[in-house]
This record gives sequence, structure tokens and C-alpha cells, in this order.
Amino acid sequence: MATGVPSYKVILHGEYGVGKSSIFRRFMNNSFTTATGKQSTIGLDQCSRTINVGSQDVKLTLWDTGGMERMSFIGSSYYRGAHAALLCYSVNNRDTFTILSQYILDIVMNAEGAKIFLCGNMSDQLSSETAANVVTDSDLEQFMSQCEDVLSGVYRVSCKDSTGLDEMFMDMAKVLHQDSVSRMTLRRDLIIPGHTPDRDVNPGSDKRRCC
Ligand SMILES: Nc1nc2c(ncn2[C@@H]2O[C@H](COP(=O)(O)OP(=O)(O)OP(=O)(O)O)[C@@H](O)[C@H]2O)c(=O)[nH]1
Ligand SMILES: [Mg+2]
Repeated sequence: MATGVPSYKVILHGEYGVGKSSIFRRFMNNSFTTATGKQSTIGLDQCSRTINVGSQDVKLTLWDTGGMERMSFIGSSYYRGAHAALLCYSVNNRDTFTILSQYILDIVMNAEGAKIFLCGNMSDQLSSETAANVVTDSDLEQFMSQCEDVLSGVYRVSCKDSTGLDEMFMDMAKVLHQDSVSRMTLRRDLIIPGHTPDRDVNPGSDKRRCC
């Protein structure tokens, strides 16, 4: 039986430049860098943090990579065993938002069973100058109404000024742990000591199997 701190793997997902690595760095060491020029992530990074949810410690491990790696052979280890995907877009770039359904499909196909959390980053960039390209509250509401069964949490954050990040990590840890506890309870309730369900469903099946 597994012991120790429950551990959950979360992959970062979303368009180039929406701030996935910035979220990763805030998670890892609470830092933020403003890169001049395009610096896409190459390779795979992972980092863990222990978060206390109520009376229980849980470990969240974030995985970050660039789009090219996800499509290469590295991709399979990226998706494998993921409990969740943090699907990111930039609140001041509608293109990164309108493409989200493609990313949801990608997660569903490659990381079966992973919960999806939606994260709008760069909330510090919401201003009148960027208004034309901003993802509005009504855009978000419409998207959520279409995808409510798919989304396990919705957040708005800024890596630049740290708004909303710790609350998001805490909430994700809570949701993932609660889900895991519910599954274990369900499994335990289904197993009655000394009772083998298969035999009752098909009495006599043992005879047929006997050689
Ligand atoms: N103003 C502002 N800039 C941000 C924020 N988050 C990230 N950035 C900047 O956005 C740029 C892209 O951020 P990254 O974290 O590299 O984005 P990414 O999604 O990892 O990009 P890829 O690796 O290419 O997929 C960098 O110049 C960051 O400094 C934020 O919350 N506010
Ligand atoms: Mg990156």
C-alpha cells in the first residue's frame, strides 16, 4: 500500500508566450523575469511543492515544456500519469483564448482522466490600451457555460505582480486531493470483505473455466 504524502502531477498547457514558464517559476521560487525577445521553453522542467490542504500535506508537481517538445517523443512522458492540466491563456490576447478548445481536445486525447483548470494570466495588462484584444468577462462566461463539465477550476492571475497564484495552487491541490479521496472511498465501499462480485453476477462461470 502506498504511503507518504499524496502526490499530483500537473502539466502546463496553452499557446506560446501565455506565461506557462512564468507560472512555473512563480511556483518554483517565486521569481519573475521579463524576457526581451522570444524565449520559448526547450526541454522539460518539473518542480514540486508541498501544500497543506486542511489537515493534510499534498505534493503538487508542475511540469513545463515548449510546444515543440509536446509534439515530439518527449510528449508521451509529459502527458503520462498527469492528474491535471493547467490550461493557460493570456487575458489580453484573444487568440490565445479562442484556441482553447483545441487544447482541451489535446488534453482529453493524451492525458486521459486529467482534470482541467483554466488560468487567465497577465491580469496586470488589462488596460484601456489593450481593450480591443482583451478576453472579456462575457467571453469567459460563455466559454464556461459551454465547458462547465470539463473545467475543475477557473482562475485569473498575474505572474508579474503575483496576483491570484498562491490561491490558485492551493485550490488546485484541494480539488485534486478531494477527488482522490472520493475515488478511494467509492472503491472501498464497492469492496465487501469475503464477497466476489463476479461470481454472483454469473453463477456457474467457474465451472465453465474449469479444465
Ligand atoms: N506583464 C506580464 N507579463 C508576463 C506575465 N507572465 C508572463 N509574462 C511575460 O510574457 C512573456 C512570455 O512568458 P513565458 O512564461 O515565457 O511564456 P510561455 O507560455 O512559457 O511561452 P512558451 O515557452 O513559448 O510556450 C515573458 O516575456 C514574460 O515575462 C504577466 O503576468 N504579466
Ligand atoms: Mg515556456
